[in-house]
Amino acid sequence: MIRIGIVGKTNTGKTTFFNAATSSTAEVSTYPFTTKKPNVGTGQVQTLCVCRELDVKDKPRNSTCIDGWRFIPIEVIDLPGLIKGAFAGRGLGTQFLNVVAQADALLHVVDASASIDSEGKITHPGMGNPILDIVDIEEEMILWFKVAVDSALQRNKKRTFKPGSLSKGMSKELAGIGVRAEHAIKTLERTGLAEKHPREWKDEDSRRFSETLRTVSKPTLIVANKMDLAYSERNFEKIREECKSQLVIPVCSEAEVALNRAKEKGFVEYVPGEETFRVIDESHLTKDQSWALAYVQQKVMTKWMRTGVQFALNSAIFKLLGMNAVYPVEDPKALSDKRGNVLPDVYLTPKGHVAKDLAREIHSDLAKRMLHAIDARNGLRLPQDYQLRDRDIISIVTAARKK
Ligand SMILES: Nc1nc2c(ncn2[C@@H]2O[C@H](COP(=O)(O)OP(=O)(O)OP(=O)(O)O)[C@@H](O)[C@H]2O)c(=O)[nH]1
Ligand SMILES: [Mg+2]
Repeated sequence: MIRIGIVGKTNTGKTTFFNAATSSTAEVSTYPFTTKKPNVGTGQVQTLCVCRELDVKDKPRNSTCIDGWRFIPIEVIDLPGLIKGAFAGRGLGTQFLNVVAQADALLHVVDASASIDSEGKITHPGMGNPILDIVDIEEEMILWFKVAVDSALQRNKKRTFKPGSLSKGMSKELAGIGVRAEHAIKTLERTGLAEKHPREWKDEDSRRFSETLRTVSKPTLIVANKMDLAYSERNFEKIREECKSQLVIPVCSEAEVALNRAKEKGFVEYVPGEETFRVIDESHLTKDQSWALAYVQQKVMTKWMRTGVQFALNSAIFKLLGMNAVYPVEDPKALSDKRGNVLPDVYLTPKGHVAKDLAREIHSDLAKRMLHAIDARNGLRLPQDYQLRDRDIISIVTAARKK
C-alpha cells in the first residue's frame, strides 16, 4: 500500500489531519509534542471511477465506490512534531527518519494562521511565522538525511567506482532510508557529483547532495492548515509565494473532523472531499452543534470550497507522485474477476510502470506466467512493456489461461 507521512512543527494540527483522513481518534491537544509515537491508519484517495463512463454496475473488493467516486485505501502515518533544533535532541524527533524512510511522499503541515510561537506553544493568531516554520522543519529533515548520507559516503570511500556507477553505491548504502536507484541517479545528476569519488567530497558537497536527495526521494506537498482562523488567508498567499515550486493546499482539518463526526451521528449527509454537506434535520441539533456546522459552512466551505483534507491526499497521490489508477480484470469482456465481480480492484501504479509491473504487483507468479495484456476497453492486445495510463482496464493473459 502507498504510504503518506505527515510531518511538521509541533501543534500545527498533524494529528487532527490524521484523524480527519483516517477516521481515527488519536490524541490531539493544545500542548506541544502531544504525539509521542507515530500513529498509523488507513485513509483513502478519491478518483472518478470508470463505472460511470462505461455505464456498468461495479462490485468493488479492494476499494469502495460512492456516487461514481472510487475510494482507494492508502496508509497514513502521523509523526511526532518537530521543532527547530529537534535534530540536536530537542523534542521527540529521534525516531523520525526511520518512519519517514518508509513513506512514498510527505505532507508538511504548517499552521497558516500563525498561532504557534517559535517554541511550538499556542499563541494568538498572527503572532507566529509559518514561513520560518517551514524553513526550520525543512532544515531539520535535511540534517537527518545528511547523517545517513555521511555514513554512506564513509563506507563508499574505500570502494572503487567505474564511471557512472556511484549511484549504485549510494543507493545501496541509503536503501535503509528509502532511497532507490533512480533517486540517487537524479540527485547525482542535479548536484553534478556523479563523477566525484566519495573520497573527494567536501562537507558542502554532502550538504548539497542531502538537500537534493531529501526533495527527490520524498516528494512533499504543503498543507496550509487552520484556514478557518484569522490571518490564514494572508499567510496562505505568502506560503504560495515563497514555496513556488511546491503544491500548497488550503486545509481546515478540524472542519473535516467535525463533519465526519456529524455524519456518524446522522446529522449531516457528506461525502469526504465534496464541496457541500447537508444538514438532515436542523431540529435535531443542539445550539452548539448548529453553531459549529454554521461555522464550518461559513469559514471553510463557502470560502475555500472544501475542507481540503481529501483534496490534499488526492493531490499527493495523483499530482505529486503522478500515480495512475489502473483496474485489473480477469475477464476483459465482462470487466470482472472470475466470480463475476465487475471492476473489483483498482491499483495505484507509479508513473512509468508497465503491464508486467502490474502483474507482479498482483502476484509474482502471474508475472512469471504472463504472455501479454489486453486492453479491456477495446479488446486489443498490449505488450508486457505497455506503459500503464490512468483509468486503464487491463487483463493479464498467462500461458495457462491461453490454453
Ligand atoms: N482552528 C483550528 N484549529 C486546529 C485545526 N487543526 C488542528 N487544530 C488545533 O491545533 C491544536 C494542535 O493540534 P494537533 O492535531 O494535536 O497538532 P499536532 O501537530 O499533531 O501536534 P503534536 O503532536 O503535539 O506535534 C489543537 O488544539 C487542535 O484542535 C484547524 O484546522 N483549525
Ligand atoms: Mg500530533
